[in-house]
Amino acid sequence: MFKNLMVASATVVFAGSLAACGSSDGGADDAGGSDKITMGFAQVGAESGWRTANTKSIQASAKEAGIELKFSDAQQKQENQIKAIRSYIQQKVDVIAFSPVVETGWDTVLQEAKRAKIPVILTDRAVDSEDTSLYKTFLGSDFVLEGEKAGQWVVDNAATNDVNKDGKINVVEIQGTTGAAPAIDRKEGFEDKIAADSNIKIVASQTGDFTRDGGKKVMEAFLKSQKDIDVVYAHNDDEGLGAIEAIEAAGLKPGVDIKIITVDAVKDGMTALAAGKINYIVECNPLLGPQLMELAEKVVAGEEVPQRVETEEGAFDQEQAKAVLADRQY
Ligand code: GZL
Ligand code: ZN
Repeated sequence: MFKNLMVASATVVFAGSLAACGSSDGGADDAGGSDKITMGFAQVGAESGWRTANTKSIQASAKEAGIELKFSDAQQKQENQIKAIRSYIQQKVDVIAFSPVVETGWDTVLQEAKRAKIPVILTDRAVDSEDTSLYKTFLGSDFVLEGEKAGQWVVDNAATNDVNKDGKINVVEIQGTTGAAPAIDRKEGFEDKIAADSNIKIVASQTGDFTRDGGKKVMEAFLKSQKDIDVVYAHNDDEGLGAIEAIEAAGLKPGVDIKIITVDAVKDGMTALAAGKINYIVECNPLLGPQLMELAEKVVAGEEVPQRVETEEGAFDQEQAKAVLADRQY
């Protein structure tokens, strides 16, 4: 779990006469002979609007940077990501990047990449490996901070969030994929902040696997099992949009009878926020492509890079969503 680490700005420009051909061992280029960098990217899947935007950003940025991209979609299965990484090692790519679907179980394959002298860049999600020599850097968001922003909003708006004015704010939580860094950390940050107000309680919590269908099914179950729900905290927009479907099917008004707060701020989420069906969205920036390609060029050239590169991101209420919706890229 990443705390809000100070970014070690150890970006030292390495002026060594490393082969410009981009191969990581400095020897003759062994990834197809051209002097183009070849990147192997093992993506989580296509489970959410966020993921689709993230994939587009990576593919467009590779093209822009003249980096040859080998890309795989693991359908949210860790064994598929590990298989993809092993195939990139066999193909002797210059650099491997991936978004680990869950935090655990990566050391073996990362040691294989290290033995093959292929640098690895973590993007978006983190791993729990103690050995930070297994990857060159992590590029992504501070998920604990995202959870804290969500929890702070519930505390700051406790009065309006206590829909039935009984002095209690009952929160149901739709978690992201079990074991995924964003799910673990968004839960942690949220709980840290709501602890400030003992009237705010998470009365039920279940994974919706970051999908719309998952969010709908979990919300249907909560509506049956919980008699007084004031707020839904969904770990991503897609789960929140699924919850909206379940709430409307139960004859209730989302955003009014039950308040909804989500994370991501993708177009569909921002559209629901502008329409008042979601009440607040904490942004998680998927457009990691440009920074990833920059880091890849540095890493392949043997330059030092910061241990952690965090993305800029904010949060939106209804008015702010209306103001930016038209020009949202994703
Ligand atoms: C967060 C990313 C999460 C998004 C979800 O950086 O890993 O995965 O919040 C996506 O939408 O499924
Ligand atoms: Zn209440």
